[in-house]
Amino acid sequence: MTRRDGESHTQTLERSATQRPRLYRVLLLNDDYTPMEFVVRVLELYFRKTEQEAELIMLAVHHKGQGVAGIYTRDVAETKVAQVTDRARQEGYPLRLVSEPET
Ligand code: TYC
Repeated sequence: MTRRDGESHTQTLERSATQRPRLYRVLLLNDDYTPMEFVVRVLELYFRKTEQEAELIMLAVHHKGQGVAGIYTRDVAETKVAQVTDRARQEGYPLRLVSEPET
């Protein structure tokens, strides 16, 4: 949209409402020590996966080294990485997660 301000003829381009925020993938990384059950529980509790989805993602990470736990705006992605990392450390597990921008 364009708006004219009297004599100054200032034009304001209003386009922010149609800009979508950049999205970030939360990646789950494999390790040799975190129990499979803990990873499944994390995917259910923090990433809202069903038990079946969680088991498939966990096994994919176990076999391939990493996998996508979820896709969020930056703040949400970073918060989930922090919360799950804290939870894993409290339990004594070395589980690692990272967030990275899509495309
Ligand atoms: N590799 C782990 C094991 O054999 C299981 C595991 C899966 C750990 C996914 C981390 O992100 C992970 N106990």
